[in-house]
Amino acid sequence: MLALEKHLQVSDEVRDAIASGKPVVALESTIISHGMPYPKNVETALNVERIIRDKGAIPATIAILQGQLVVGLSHQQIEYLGKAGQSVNKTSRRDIPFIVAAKKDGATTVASTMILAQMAGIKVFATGGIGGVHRNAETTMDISADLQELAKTSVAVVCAGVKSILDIGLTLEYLETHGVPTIGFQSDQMPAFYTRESGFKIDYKLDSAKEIADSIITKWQLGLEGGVVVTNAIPLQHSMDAAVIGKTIDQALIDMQQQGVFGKQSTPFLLARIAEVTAGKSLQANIELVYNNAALGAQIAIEMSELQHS
Ligand code: PSU
Ligand code: MN
Repeated sequence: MLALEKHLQVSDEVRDAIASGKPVVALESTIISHGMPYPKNVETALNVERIIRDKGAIPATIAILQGQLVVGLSHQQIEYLGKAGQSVNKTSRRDIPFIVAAKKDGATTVASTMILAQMAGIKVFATGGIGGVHRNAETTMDISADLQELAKTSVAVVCAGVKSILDIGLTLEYLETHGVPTIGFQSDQMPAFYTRESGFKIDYKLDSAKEIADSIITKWQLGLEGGVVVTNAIPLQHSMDAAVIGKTIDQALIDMQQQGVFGKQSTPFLLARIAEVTAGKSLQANIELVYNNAALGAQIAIEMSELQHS
């Protein structure tokens, strides 16, 4: 058996779809275990899969289970991860070999989901928000490994931008330095997750899933490896008041500092704190934007598969 095959377990449905060039959309599991509370997390993850199927693509939720890199989780496996919550290891690139060698469970972040998607041959990945450059990174050096992964791994990530728990401007600078393009779906603004606008401009505004698919394929045809960030602003009716969410985030950042939270705990801490303070309103917005991204991810995957097989 090839070294990688020993560790990689792709579901029959996903393997067949990839082999026959059908559209597949990868989905992460840290958003399930660390990004949302149970049982909303499981409900959301299952709805996301259904939305992707309804659009005509195949969902592939990704995680590490008992040391196996699993691409295409079953509903039971999603339920298991959702219930386990933060007791599961949040697994980014650096952590993968240790979780695998110890035969543990790992929830994959954007970075590690991109890695496993690439191993399986999946090109499109939909999620809520990506990690980025944290505020005060000039002193903490806290920059998500998601950004380095986007620099080198050729997977397109559909998201609603980055939360303003991060420094959006510095995140865009970092992406530029590493040659990672940002595409705005029907918008020239970088969205800020809970809100549609951040005040920062996106690199390229494209108005259809087909144009997005075409430019991503062109990038890779040219041998320009690495990821692409496709931003899809939260639908207006679900977006939050910028001032309210801004204040909440500022307070959550103060709480984090006072409680001495840092490193990989930062993002989950901030997400939970914001949900708590907004009495679940932010969670509802988060769920809606993920659904919106799942639908766009499916459309892009469909267009990519048509362009590549026509
Ligand atoms: N942002 C969100 N929800 C999330 C995450 C980020 O709005 O669930 C998760 C993703 O899995 C992302 C990870 O890859 O947090 C980034 O963590 P860190 O900042 O520690 O790299
Ligand atoms: Mn970090």
